[in-house]
Amino acid sequence: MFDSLKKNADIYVSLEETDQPMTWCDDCGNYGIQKALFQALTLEWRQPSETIVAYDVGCSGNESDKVGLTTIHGLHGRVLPLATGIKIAHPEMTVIAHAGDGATLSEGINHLIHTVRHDRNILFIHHVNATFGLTTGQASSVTLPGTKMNAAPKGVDTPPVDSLRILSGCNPSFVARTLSYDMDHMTAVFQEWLRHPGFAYIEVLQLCPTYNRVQNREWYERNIVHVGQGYMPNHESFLGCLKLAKMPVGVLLNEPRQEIQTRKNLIQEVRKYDITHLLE
Ligand SMILES: Cc1ncc(C[n+]2csc(CCOP(=O)(O)OP(=O)(O)O)c2C)c(N)n1
Ligand code: SF4
Ligand SMILES: [Mg+2]
Repeated sequence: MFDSLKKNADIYVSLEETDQPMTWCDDCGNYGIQKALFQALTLEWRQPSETIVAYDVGCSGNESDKVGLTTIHGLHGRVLPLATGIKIAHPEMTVIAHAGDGATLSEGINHLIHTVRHDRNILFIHHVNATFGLTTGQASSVTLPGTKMNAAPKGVDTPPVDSLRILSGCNPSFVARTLSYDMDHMTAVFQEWLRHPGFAYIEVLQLCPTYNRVQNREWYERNIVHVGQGYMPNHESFLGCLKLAKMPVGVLLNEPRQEIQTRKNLIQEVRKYDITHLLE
């Protein structure tokens, strides 16, 4: 058992083993996210040949040419429609999408809302570092007011959005929050998604030591609260989480929707046309 598990793990080429130059800063939280995801895929026996990963533009997206998987790199804020298209065309594949908080809560916020509503079986990893990292440290929609950022040298003066409250209005079936420095927690959360039949929103509070020096590990330890062992991840409990003074962490909601089981595969509804004569 261990040998075959290890063999499966080895197929997931780790960042360090590729010959592509790495562009993430030292101690970037993205390293841990990538490792935890591969660990979860391995433990759940997902074959690399059956996995497709879609990337948004951003620091997290720079992983796209450094892993031994089928990957696609889309436009900023547009990874969710891209992943949706992949899932419709290849319902048998494990589809994973990565995006930052700039892409998700600014450029692509409309796509987040509708992807949650449609509830297709996609794992969405939301890398929340509270900055536009790739474009060198501008404020995102979740940057804390008062924080001095590039393009806001006197401090951010607009209130942040609450991602969980936005989601709660879209009838999600799976919502979780985890931490980029806690490998065991991240792996367990990713594994739980792999057993969920719908859209999984997983928010990773991601360390960015280069542009977010406020929200470091110590800051999170003071400002988060783990949902307890006896927590039931249903809609009522999730609404309760929104009222907490600290940031809730854990699998906050896991209630598969009934209609997912009976939904028609769209690809089966589309008639096939022979277009070879048009290509001659
Ligand atoms: C439509 C569009 N708007 C803006 C940009 C420029 N841009 C590229 S990456 C980026 C910031 C990315 O921030 P985020 O999504 O949070 O990812 P991070 O780099 O922090 O991981 C911006 C503004 C773009 N490429 N396309
Ligand atoms: S800027 Fe931040 S998010 Fe981007 S690679 Fe560096 S540490 Fe990571
Ligand atoms: Mg970001």
